[in-house]
Amino acid sequence: MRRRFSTAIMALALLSCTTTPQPTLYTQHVTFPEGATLEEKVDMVSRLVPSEAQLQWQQLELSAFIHFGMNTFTGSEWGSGTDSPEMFNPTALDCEQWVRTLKEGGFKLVILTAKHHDGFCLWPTATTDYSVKQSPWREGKGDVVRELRDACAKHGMKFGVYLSPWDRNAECYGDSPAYNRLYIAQLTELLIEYGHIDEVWFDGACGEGANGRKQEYDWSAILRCVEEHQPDAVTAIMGDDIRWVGNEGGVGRATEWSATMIAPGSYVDKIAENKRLGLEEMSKDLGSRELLAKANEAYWYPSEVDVSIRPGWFYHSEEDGKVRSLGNLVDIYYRSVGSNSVLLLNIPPDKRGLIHEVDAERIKAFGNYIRTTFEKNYLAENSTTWHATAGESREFAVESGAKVNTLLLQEDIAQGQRVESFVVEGMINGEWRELCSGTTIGYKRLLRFDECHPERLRLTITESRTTANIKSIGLYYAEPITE
Ligand code: FUL
Repeated sequence: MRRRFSTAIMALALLSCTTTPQPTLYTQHVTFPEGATLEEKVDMVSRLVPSEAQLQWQQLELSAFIHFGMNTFTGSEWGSGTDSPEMFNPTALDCEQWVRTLKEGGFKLVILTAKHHDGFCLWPTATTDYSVKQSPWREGKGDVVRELRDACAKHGMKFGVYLSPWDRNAECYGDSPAYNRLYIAQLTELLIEYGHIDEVWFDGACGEGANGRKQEYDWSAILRCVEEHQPDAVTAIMGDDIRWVGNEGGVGRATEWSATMIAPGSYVDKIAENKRLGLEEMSKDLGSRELLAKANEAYWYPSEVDVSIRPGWFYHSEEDGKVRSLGNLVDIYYRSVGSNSVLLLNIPPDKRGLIHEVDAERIKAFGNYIRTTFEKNYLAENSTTWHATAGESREFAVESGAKVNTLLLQEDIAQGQRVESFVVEGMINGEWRELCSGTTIGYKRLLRFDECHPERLRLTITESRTTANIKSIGLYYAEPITE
């Protein structure tokens, strides 16, 4: 388990550096004292905060997945691990084209499937022959991980790797100690040979090995390996920094707590506790007071929404007409970034090794739409953090004559996630009218409402776990999308 010990150190540091005692903050994890009352737990969980790496990651908002590999050439989604490396031969691979396209879309980080379930490695690993080394591409001298890493460095894009734990090619898969050694050797190559890595994505899929053998992954050794070689990287899904939202459809929760009661799946000693609480990634409620009443611990474990721009995760030419529409992508944005999550949108390059023209055009349109919508905040005064207690309201002047339909709210999550419900009203023709309401805010909450021309805006924090820290509030106009 990583970073568990930071809590006490953080608290001590805070106390010793200041003259007025600061409230203790709990970084990434908190254990409630035995017999703690619900009120005590509410107070403690309100001071649960992200690690620095988690905070930086949350602020990225938009990250991209690149599913590319043997499946791109065979047309499958889950390769068997027996396809010949001869088939891997992109004709015009250009990682700079990927990164330039993603930048236009506003994406800040890209994660490459360095190895998918078929076991084919996109870098010339020393651990197996099943890699680009055996392919005709660049006469066996190519390295997709290196080319993407270099393109990211050149264009100022953060870089992450997906290394599938499930491996349908490795003979030792299912012989747990032997495969764990192989997997950690592959991970180590990726972590030490390609400079700074920002995110490591550990897929939860775990199929059977030969003769039905079940692989038991050594998660603590795997996470220790990341901690040792890339201490600033965040680990996702089976990692302990970032939680899978629970679906692959681009749908975040309306109530999304980053301060959760679910323990990361890689904490094998916590499996029974998750069970006792009835918690899994798909659960609707991961952080309510009802759960808190039963819980002994809480984790800062924020959600990531992974979804593909196409029906499949890999490129298939027959899906060129099924690329998600702009309207659909924007809806996904509201339900991910706008629901206290980071979006991880998959854009799979084609057999040439390029992001297809249809996807590239859609990504550009998406980036332009989001930039244009949030360029102009129609609230007149709104610069300092508002420390709000439950039941408190604050009014904001709206620029005269502004037409609006979109609201943005943000909590200062460096102080914890606290808001449990809120209501937003607009003064229209001299009368207060409710525009929208919601539950959690967290890092960011976006709400849409019918177009109107309010003269003033009133935000009421109806329920909060201790004082809420409202960092920003914005009022925007989003053009209707006609397709
Ligand atoms: C899943 C995999 O099985 C899919 O192929 C894809 O990689 C997705 C992101 O995760 O578990």
